[in-house]
Amino acid sequence: MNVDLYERIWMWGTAGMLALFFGSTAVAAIGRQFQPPSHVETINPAAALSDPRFASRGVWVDDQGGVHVTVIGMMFVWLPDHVTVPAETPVTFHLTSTDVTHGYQIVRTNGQTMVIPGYVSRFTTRFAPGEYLIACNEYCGLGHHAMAGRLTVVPAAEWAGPGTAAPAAPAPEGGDHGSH
Ligand SMILES: [Cu+2]
Repeated sequence: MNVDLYERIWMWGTAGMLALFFGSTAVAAIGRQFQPPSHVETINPAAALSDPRFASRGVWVDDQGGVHVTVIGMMFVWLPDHVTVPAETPVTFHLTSTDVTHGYQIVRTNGQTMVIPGYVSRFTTRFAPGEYLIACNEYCGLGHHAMAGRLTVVPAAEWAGPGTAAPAAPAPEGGDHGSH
């Protein structure tokens, strides 16, 4: 088949761009563990503060030694607004909102999710030691700019342990297939 030179250039160019985009998506998803957050697990936002899953907030450890952080976002604060976790350890965040949509972004890491009233957002990631700013990256009202927190990551050997007890109702196992 005789394909015109310019047509051939466009075809190879298009194929190259597709390979680049799919490749960069694969690198981000597999290599750097970027994942789209899921919003499968639901919650009553009006009762989130007393919900067993969110009644005690902060850093806790499950039966298998997994490190978790439970946080509620509300206008215009994160509860709690400062957490300390061990470095180079998978940390699972559980978040929800009592009012409007917020965005939990641990700046300069891949830890980020939307925090939507009515849903439990969850993500797992690990951090290098350091101090990180936690910002709200979804405009949520007049105090949005002040809605910030802090993450302290210490070497695992220096970590003082969880600050709070595991929730009475443990998070459902096996990813985000909770039916609450
Ligand atoms: Cu906010």
